Amino acid sequence: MSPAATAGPARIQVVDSHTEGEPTRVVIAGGPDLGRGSAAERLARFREQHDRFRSAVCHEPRGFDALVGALLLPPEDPAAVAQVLYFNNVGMLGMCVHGTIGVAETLRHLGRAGPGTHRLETPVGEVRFSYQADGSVAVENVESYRQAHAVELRLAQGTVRGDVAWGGNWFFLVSDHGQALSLDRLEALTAYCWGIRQALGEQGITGANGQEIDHVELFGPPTRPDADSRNFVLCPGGEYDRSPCGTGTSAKMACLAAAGRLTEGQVWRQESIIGSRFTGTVRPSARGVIPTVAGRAWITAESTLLLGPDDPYRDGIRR
Ligand code: PYC
Repeated sequence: MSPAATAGPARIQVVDSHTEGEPTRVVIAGGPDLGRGSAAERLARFREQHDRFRSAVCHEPRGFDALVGALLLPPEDPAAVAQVLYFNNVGMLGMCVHGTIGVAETLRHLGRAGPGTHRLETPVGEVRFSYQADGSVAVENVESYRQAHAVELRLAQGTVRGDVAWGGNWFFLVSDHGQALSLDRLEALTAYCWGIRQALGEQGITGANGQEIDHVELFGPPTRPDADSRNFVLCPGGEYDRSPCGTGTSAKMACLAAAGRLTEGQVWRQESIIGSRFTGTVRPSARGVIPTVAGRAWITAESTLLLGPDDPYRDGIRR
């Protein structure tokens, strides 16, 4: 996407939505040519060769830090509805459940997917989604599991214990943090979770095969009567998840199941820091559970991003 490559502006066609408050921008045309291959192979090409496309879509002045981008691609397996790559203000995401609900709502909006169950290829494996009678979308996520239980982490405030779990991304899940989970404490919660994130790196606590834990999740009592728990989730780029975080809810349910506190068919109702909600269930699998997470998305815009050749911020304000 060099400025010399085009006389007029480059055009990127997008559909924006929010899933229980958390924004998704689905790129439906104008994305880079990533060739053929699996989602993992295309993700590697995207990361190496098209990082400026990511920042043009997600960074200001066209985007904002909380935005998750989703690049729609033709699937490798023609029986799948699409392949998708997720990205944010700092890089790529392996999987994103709120983003998948946004993709599903976008495909419905465009008339490209109807009733039934649809397969979607992601870099961490295939997921499935189906439209529910109440307007929500249910996503059957990748296998999720608890990697480590009650891991001690030294913080400036003292020692905390948390679980390390995979839900399509790596999470450190903490319940005994002593923080009040309220929306008027966003800065304090962000700083606290960022401290956890740094301490994980410094103390060498990782996911499987040394993978970085880049999401931190705090749990507390719910504020709405139809929820089991409220959370605060810090995403890799320092933004909090406005939704209850679907990969985080998957990780949480894997931990509950490992502790014998969630059984097949039992519904887990996860409230977010803004008061929105996902519901989830699990079924047992070889290593942990196969989670299904449901929530609702709303389309907020259909637009074309213009990247003028002489615009000094055509790639976004990169940092
Ligand atoms: O819903 O899985 C999710 C998610 C990950 C990061 C932001 N949302």
